[in-house]
Amino acid sequence: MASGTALIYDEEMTTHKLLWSDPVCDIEVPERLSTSYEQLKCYHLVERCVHVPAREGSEEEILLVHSSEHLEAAKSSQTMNEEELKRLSGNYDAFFFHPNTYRCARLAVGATLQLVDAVMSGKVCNGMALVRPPGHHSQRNTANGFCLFNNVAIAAEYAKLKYGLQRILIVDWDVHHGQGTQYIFEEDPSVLYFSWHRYEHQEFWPSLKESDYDAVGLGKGKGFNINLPWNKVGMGNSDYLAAFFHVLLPVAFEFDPELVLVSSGYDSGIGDPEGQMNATPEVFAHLTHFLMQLANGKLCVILEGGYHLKSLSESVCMTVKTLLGDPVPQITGEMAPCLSAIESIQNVRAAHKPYWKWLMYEVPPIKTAATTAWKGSAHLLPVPVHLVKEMDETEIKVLVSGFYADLVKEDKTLLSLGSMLAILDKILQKEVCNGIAESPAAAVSVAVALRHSVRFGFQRVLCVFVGDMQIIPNTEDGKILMIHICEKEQSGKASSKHYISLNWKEDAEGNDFFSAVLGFILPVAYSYQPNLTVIAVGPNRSLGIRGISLLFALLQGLSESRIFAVIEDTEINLMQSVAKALVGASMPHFGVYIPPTQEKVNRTKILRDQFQRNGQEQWSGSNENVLTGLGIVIRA
Ligand code: X5A
Ligand code: ZN
Repeated sequence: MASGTALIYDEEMTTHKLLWSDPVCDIEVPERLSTSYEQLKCYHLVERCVHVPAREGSEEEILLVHSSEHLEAAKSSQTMNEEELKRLSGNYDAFFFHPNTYRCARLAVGATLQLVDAVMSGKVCNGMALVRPPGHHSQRNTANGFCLFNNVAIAAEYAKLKYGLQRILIVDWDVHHGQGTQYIFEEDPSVLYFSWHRYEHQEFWPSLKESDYDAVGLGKGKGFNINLPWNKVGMGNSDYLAAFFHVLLPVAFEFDPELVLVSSGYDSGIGDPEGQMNATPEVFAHLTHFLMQLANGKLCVILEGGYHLKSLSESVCMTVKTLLGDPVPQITGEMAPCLSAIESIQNVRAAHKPYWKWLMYEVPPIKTAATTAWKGSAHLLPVPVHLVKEMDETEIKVLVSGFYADLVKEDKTLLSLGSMLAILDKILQKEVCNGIAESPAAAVSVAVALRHSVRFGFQRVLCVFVGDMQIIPNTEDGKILMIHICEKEQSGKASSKHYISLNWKEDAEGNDFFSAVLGFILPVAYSYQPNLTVIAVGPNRSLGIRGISLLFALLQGLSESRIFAVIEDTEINLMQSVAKALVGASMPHFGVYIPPTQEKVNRTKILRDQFQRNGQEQWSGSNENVLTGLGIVIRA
């Protein structure tokens, strides 16, 4: 196997510079190259690399990707005076010409191809090319975003042609979307393009719809374009690592590339004025290290962006050090990706599931979801809760009229279902673990939620109602077990195998409910083995906040902790406590245990008795005897 690391640097590429004032372009300075190279020298990395000279890319090579019109326009800049250069530059979105720009851009292309040749010929195992101008925004027919020719795209076409490669992976860790590269390979299944980028819901440059996660490629190229948009700034080491673990690496190993090219922008590193991200230079050592495990180590790293000179040059050094095989530095700090990152990762995974087997395994889900209807009061929640976008009005109407028309009579209820269903769907799809929805009519919301879950395929749903609600009889009999906790006996509703009415009014001190939870609810729930638990809190609840929190906390041991809370009471204290219990934060303190009154003990006993009789038929597919199986001895 080949060994050694190539380094390509040609001082001439520092001659391309901005000649007039332009606040958009003035960060793309020659010092980006020279400072990086100086830092490499400083760490004695240059002398450890194999020096490979740059060369000019030929016209033919440039035409592998670009139109002759584009090449001619660029060529024409060579002989222009400053005024003409300025005018020509004005034709493009964020590009500047200098009399030496064309020459530098050809050197940048040629340097990249030299690196590919050094790696493909086995002269070295891997390497890095420090080039300017960068390339990944450049399109077939136009320059933009400081890029004239698409160095990396040309390199991929060149490698296909010259070495007959059939699978090339391009990893674009620059903070901007390499839309140029995406367009060039959109329909090409032989080039897998991965890019993460600052996106902020299309607010950030280049602000394109097609930079989102749902742009997966076109035609034969479907599945071979992977966009991971960052919708928040401040992404750090753990977010980048999570992106590699849960998106890029599974797909990359399944793809099994013959060569890996990195569009290596360091504007995704800490301190960069463009990226506003937090990843430290060490993370690039890790990213490099992971990519070295592919394609037999054939890895070519080509510089793109990076505008904070210190951050840039340190990150370049980390990359080259790792290419040379040095130990990978430790990463310190927060190791959990942020909610926004997880959301992006889940979205892109979902978009690509049809194309990649290795995306099948489950990612640890987000703990708790609520809807954006909470935005105003979200800060009141004591814990990080993932906000879900509500379903829109027409969508709900179609859904409800199709399946739930008999349950939903009022328009205002109909609209409130938008947030309920959005959260429930996230739970059903296992994108989040649990969720909270507010509802002006809990009984209706729950009826819809239950039928929705059964329609989705859940076979055993446990539903605990708390409060005075007219419970809507469900038509999914056999797939739902209801436990109704209320103060008064519900008229005309006898307990049955699938409906249990538990009349319980918590004592003023509010902790005798423990005995009902431990003595009845939990044993029943455990014997039922639900695959989803819905807990609804309606008006006139007979339990206090502590009792309700207890239910949420203890029932999380069931249904893989999949719990959906529907709460009619909008009292913020209750919401806070439920949110706390759902994310697993501390429980309210329960105080001294007060035993239930004899009357309540008797009532529980009777219920258990009844229940045991009914339960003799057994739950479909669930455990042995309902209560005795748990070691509870019931005497007649
Ligand atoms: C290569 C690169 C950034 C262009 C930003 C234009 N380009 N606003 O990082
Ligand atoms: Zn960039």
